Amino acid sequence: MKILLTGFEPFGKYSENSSWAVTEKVAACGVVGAELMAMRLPVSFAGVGTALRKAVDKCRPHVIIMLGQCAGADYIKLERIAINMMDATILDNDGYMPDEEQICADGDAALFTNVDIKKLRKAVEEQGIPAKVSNSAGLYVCNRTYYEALRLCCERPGMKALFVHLPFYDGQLSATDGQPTMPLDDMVKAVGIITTCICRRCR
Ligand code: PCA
Repeated sequence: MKILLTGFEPFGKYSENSSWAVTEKVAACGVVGAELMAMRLPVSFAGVGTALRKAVDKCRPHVIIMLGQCAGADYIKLERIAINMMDATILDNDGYMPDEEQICADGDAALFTNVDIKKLRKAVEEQGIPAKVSNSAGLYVCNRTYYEALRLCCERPGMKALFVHLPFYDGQLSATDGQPTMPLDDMVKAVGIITTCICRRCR
């Protein structure tokens, strides 16, 4: 089972991104039954769609699992939905800040994941790691990335996509403003469980 696993570069006031730290570690450890391809995505409204499409064309994954950092989260957030909207309160890494712009003029208002996130939540929680289903991935670059991935799924029947938002990790240098954190190893374990479960169900 080929899995494209993505994390993001740092953005905003944070010098690190927990999603990339987790992506690197999961890729280094590997997941039984999965052929993992790791990719770091740009925090760029304009660039992320092309970057993702290129990676999918090259890797032809069965599943795309995207990770993103979510300040304030103290649990693993399994995102259910991507909205056809971009609205930001901080600049992206190209210096762009959209104001209520559509991602795709003729696209659906919202796209839903095609993986069973409730089962995944249960599997992660059974290992003692807090996880919840989330109905909003925000309107920043992660939401755009998810929307692009779910559009790609419409073009490639059989391909699946999931977005997972993660807290900061314990000791993350940039998380100095009292935000919640989680042990890096717990997040790595959670992403491993998610990957394994999706692989099992796809087989
Ligand atoms: N989190 C941002 C973009 C990149 C990231 O890791 C978001 O939630 O949109």
